[in-house]
Amino acid sequence: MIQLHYWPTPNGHKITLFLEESGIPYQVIPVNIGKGDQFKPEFLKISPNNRMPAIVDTDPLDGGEPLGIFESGAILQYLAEKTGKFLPATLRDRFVVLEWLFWQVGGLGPMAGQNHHFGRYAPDKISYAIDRYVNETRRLYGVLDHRLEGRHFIAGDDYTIADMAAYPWIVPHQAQGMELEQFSNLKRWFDHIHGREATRRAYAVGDSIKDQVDITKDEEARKLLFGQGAPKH
Ligand SMILES: N[C@@H](CCC(=O)N[C@@H](CS)C(=O)NCC(=O)O)C(=O)O
Repeated sequence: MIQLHYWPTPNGHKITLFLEESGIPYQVIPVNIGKGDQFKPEFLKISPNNRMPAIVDTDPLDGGEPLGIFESGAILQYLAEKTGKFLPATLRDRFVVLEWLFWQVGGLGPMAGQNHHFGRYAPDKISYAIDRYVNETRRLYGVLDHRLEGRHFIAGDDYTIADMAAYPWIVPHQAQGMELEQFSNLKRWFDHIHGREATRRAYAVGDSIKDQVDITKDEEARKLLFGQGAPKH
């Protein structure tokens, strides 16, 4: 059984996308990041960076003790290796997927995340920061759009963990100041993934646990999320 420590944000949706596509059994353990669940000692044992998602596989392939994994890219790779799905076995094809997976976790995710922060959450609207991250988000959309020219999916004909990592960060495109109509290949890819039955189920998992905390207004949630210093040991 996969225990998924989860909250419905783009990084959380990546993992429910995989789990719903692959059909392996899982149990959701909500980590309400607006209420501070990510700082609970039990969670920090699995995810020392106080970020979700994280998983515990109670039945790992090596037959050993339950295995905890944090970082969405590592989780996707682990689940793909465990199930033999959504990551090709051959060397060259496999590394195409891993390149784009790392591109997402090191580029699209952090840049779009800062776009959200300075555009939506920062109390002061700093135009230099907003422009910087909107421009960088646009550049990355352009890179992905170019990559998708003549390809169904990021790695080619098959849907892979690279697509599952990127899609949730394109979902909030309007809030990021992007118009999908300007990126025709990306829009075609987006519409396809949006229409998949497993995508609908993955996002329904989030809808079922999401509460109404609005972090643009909830001062406690803002302090928890945006006022963090170095952790005490
Ligand atoms: N690099 C991490 C990022 C995870 C991440 O930033 N998670 C956010 C929600 S999207 C979180 O848990 N935030 C809690 C906090 O900021 O304390 C990954 O890809 O898993």
